[in-house]
Amino acid sequence: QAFFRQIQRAAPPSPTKRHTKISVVGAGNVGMAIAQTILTQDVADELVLIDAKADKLRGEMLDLQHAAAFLPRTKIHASVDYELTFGSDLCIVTAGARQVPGESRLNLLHRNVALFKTIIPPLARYSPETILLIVSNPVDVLTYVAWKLSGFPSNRVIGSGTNLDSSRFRFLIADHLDVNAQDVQAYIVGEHGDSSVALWSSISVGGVPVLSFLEKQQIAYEKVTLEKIHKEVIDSAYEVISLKGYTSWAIGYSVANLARSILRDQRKVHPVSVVANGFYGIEGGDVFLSLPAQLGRGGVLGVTNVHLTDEEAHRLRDSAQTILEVQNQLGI
Ligand code: 6V0
Repeated sequence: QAFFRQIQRAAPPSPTKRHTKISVVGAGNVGMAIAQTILTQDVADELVLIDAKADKLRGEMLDLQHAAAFLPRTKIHASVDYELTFGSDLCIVTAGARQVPGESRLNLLHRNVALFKTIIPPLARYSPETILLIVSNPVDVLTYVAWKLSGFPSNRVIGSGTNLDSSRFRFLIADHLDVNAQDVQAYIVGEHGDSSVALWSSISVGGVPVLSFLEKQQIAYEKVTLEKIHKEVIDSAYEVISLKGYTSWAIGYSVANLARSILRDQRKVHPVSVVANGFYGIEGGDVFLSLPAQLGRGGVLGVTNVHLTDEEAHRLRDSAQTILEVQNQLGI
């Protein structure tokens, strides 16, 4: 006997309603923060978790499933086997080796490249139309590695890049001015981390461009404050890691927000890691760096033609050069 007594023959599911599937590889601190935030945002019908540790993975899956009564309906699965990712619309990669004491960044990178060789090819094989969103660090180089290993067109390989740095920047500016961070427009571009570039001319609050406003008022000391805020952004990841051991909530919201823009075809502009050669005089090879990019169902739809000062463009080219030198040592 059927559980529901039908009052009318049910209409077949609408052919225009797409089933949306997201896979998250790496069920660590970052992967789980992303997964749980995605569940609250109602962007996926199906969420797949992949990790190498079977027990931890099953524990995480059950823990999320037990929240079903409080969340929009999403089927949650987990496996060590990539077959489960079949037909994903979006694959988010957070798996990464951790730096061991005394290990160089380059050595860590070599270990992560070896890891990516076991992760990216099966993702690409099971979901040839998917969009890859890379979060593992160093994110710009690993996005390049994922692009190479997948054979995908570059519009379907994106690094979370400076989306997080920019949201930290917006929070700190908002806190300083005592306004809502959602009313603060501000971009950090370039390499995710230490050599990121703050676009001062992009900062506006409620539509008022902050820098030209300050210049008219000749409040020079505020520029020093903005420099300090950028420095705080760079230091903030280190601070959180030294205090709680890892970062998770902000990267979770930041990546879930990217997932929403992509899968709901929001066409919003986000600073994310995209192929940057050809922009601002960057040359010498393929390199991924964050630039303000429009995201939608097709992945990267375009890169905005934002004005950079000579110094900002110079710093961007320096970052590109450093990344290219590292990439050349990878043999990919
Ligand atoms: P974590 O908690 O150690 O999680 C990593 C997970 O990867 C673990 O659960 C591992 O079991 C899993 N894993 C390892 N090897 C494999 C494999 N071969 N296949 C599947 N899973 C595997 O690390 P955490 O979650 O804290 O960080 C993950 C990555 O995100 C690191 O590289 C961080 O540096 C990076 N972050 C990137 C940020 C960004 O803005 N781009 C921000 C924060 C962290």
